[in-house]
Amino acid sequence: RDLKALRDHAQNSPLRVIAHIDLDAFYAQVEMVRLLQPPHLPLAVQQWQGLIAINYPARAYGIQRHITVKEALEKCPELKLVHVQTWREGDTEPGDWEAPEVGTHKVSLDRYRRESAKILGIFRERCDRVEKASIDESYLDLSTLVYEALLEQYPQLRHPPQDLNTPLPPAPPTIFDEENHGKIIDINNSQVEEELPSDWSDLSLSLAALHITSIRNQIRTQLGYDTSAGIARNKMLAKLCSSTYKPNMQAVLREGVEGSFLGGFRFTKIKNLGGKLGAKLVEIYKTEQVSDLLKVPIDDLRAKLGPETGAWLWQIIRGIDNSEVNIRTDTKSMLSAKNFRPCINTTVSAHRWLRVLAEDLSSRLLEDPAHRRPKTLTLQHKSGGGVSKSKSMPVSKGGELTGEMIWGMAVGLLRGVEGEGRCFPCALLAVGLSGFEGREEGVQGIAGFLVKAQ
Ligand code: TTP
Ligand code: CA
Ligand code: CA
Repeated sequence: RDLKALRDHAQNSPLRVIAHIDLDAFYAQVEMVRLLQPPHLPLAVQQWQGLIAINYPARAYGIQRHITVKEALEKCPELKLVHVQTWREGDTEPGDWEAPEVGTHKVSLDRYRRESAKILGIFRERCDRVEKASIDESYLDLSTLVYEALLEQYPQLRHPPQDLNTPLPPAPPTIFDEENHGKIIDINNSQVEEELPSDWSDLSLSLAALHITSIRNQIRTQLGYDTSAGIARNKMLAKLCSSTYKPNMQAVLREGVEGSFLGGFRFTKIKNLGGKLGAKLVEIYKTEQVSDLLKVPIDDLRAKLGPETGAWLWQIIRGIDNSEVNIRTDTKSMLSAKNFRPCINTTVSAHRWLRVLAEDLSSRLLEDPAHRRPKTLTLQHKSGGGVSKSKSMPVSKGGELTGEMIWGMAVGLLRGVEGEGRCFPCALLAVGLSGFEGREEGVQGIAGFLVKAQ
């Protein structure tokens, strides 16, 4: 039954394995590779006067995100600084400008999105169920891979008995070693490197870990990037694992140690507990530690948080998470915006900025692996007095949606705003695309084909 559930990538199989992979200091690595910087030199990526990505050599100087450029250079005078690419008003391509300013430029993330798409391409080549979670992280459901590897390596599993409740045969021993599997998190949250009394779930983890090592090696040889990964029973645990031994390392969480592993965390590190709900918990229970919440009975959680949230929380802090790896590219909308401080005052200037927003959107559309098309285009406008307006129009069907076409539509909508008066001074312009539809199924089909064809 467990094997069958694994084959069907069901959430309840004890053999299920999920990996979470996150790029180390992502934007900084992209710049290091592009500029052929030796890996040991400190480098940080700058946006205006703040730092948004800091490589690990620079972190050794105590440089952290959101300190200013000036403070960083005091800590490390030889720090190499790279400013993110920007568009100048009216530009159709982003560039690497010497000293861009927030008043005359807009940040472009194209370079990082392009690298992100290459990385995702490798994940999809090597795994049939991938969820992109952000620009530099993804979840991989390794059920299919593990199922196929188990059947190949252990022929005794190939012929399931009639009665699905028949236990699996005794599992052969699993030997984890750091070089091939990464670090193994055991009960005391320290590492073990010995033969363990193992069962089939350990074998699943071990096979998955080998596969993730191989994927991470491929990312390094093909693209030059270091990654960190977590390998565990579900998404929540995999994500917590991936940051345990950062950078350039993966961690495996064995069955049965979830409780002690989680007990060491502050619950604000857990997804959905970082925000309001987390703050409410701190207020009610006067603690930030998972270990303290583990002592609270389920009825108390339900009474204080509501039946559903209470039950969900009770499970999540015990490492139970049945959420699926969502393989759909679920971009439902895209927005490109520019705040103006000071306000802009002319139609010419507004048109030039709309061009930048339009080009930004069209390059992001090109990177959508499913080449989906939006149904609606929306223009948002905010006046100097803070009044917001928004106007929409349908996007006609047809070929590629170019920057020029998006621009044309946005200019048309702006004319409508101008017609109603009070267009200037203008404090914000934004162009949005929504109602994406189209060829998802086809893309997933191709991904599946690639895995089989290996
Ligand atoms: P993170 O994964 O949060 O951080 P990181 O990859 O730089 O470093 P780590 O090794 O700790 O994972 O974010 C990924 C990228 O997103 C980061 O390189 C830059 C960008 N980013 C911002 O622009 N602003 C932010 O506030 C954060 C958190 C990230
Ligand atoms: Ca990262
Ligand atoms: Ca990240």
